Amino acid sequence: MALLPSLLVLLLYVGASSSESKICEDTLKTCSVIACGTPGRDGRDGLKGEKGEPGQGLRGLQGPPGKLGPPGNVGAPGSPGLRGQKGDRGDSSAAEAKLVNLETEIRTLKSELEHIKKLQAFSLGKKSGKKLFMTNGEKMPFSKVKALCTELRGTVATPRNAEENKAIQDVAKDNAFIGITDEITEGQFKYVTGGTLTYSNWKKDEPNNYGGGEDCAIILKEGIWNDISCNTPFLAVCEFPA
Ligand SMILES: [Ca+2]
Ligand SMILES: [Ca+2]
Repeated sequence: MALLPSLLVLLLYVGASSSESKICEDTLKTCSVIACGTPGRDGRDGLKGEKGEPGQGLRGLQGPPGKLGPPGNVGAPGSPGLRGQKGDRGDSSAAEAKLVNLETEIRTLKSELEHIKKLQAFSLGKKSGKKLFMTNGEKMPFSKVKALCTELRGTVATPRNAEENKAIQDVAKDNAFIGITDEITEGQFKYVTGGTLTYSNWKKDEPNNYGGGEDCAIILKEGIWNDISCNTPFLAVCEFPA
């Protein structure tokens, strides 16, 4: 049994020698230069090959960030946006609306006031020029008459012509103070609102400054005037622009 492996080795060797002889014969047929038997020397180095693809090895660590670059140029303006919805009404509009309402109310009130003045003048039956004479029917000293008329935004009734004198006479129907005095200079009657008299209707022998203390004046029932004490109470009649 030990001879069998040795025999197999021998057969393999013979087979191999036979194969080498066959190769050599084939080579001779195609290349007459190459000598069979011993191998030739190494040839020269070939041309350098092209650069190969990057390798598949491990990548290095990421480096630190670079310096900040210069700012870029300003871009072109964008297209305008869509128009928004209409906003709520502002405060100024509300104030304007209130102002318009107030103006309307003032016009209405003025109109009503004018109407009332006309009705009052009509009821009094007397209106001379642009004045309206009125009385509350009370008697009081001249100082109080002045204060009352001022409080009512008027002045003491003062006849500046015959027509006004008649109007005051008709309104008063009694002895009433008129707006003239000689308190500043005795004997020189002046309007309490300022200025010397431009019209007078004194009773005969008046003004007489009777008793040395008559610095005010009244219109008598007859329409004529008399100087009298300012402290004696007489009817209060005021005049207003009508
Ligand atoms: Ca006098
Ligand atoms: Ca007198």
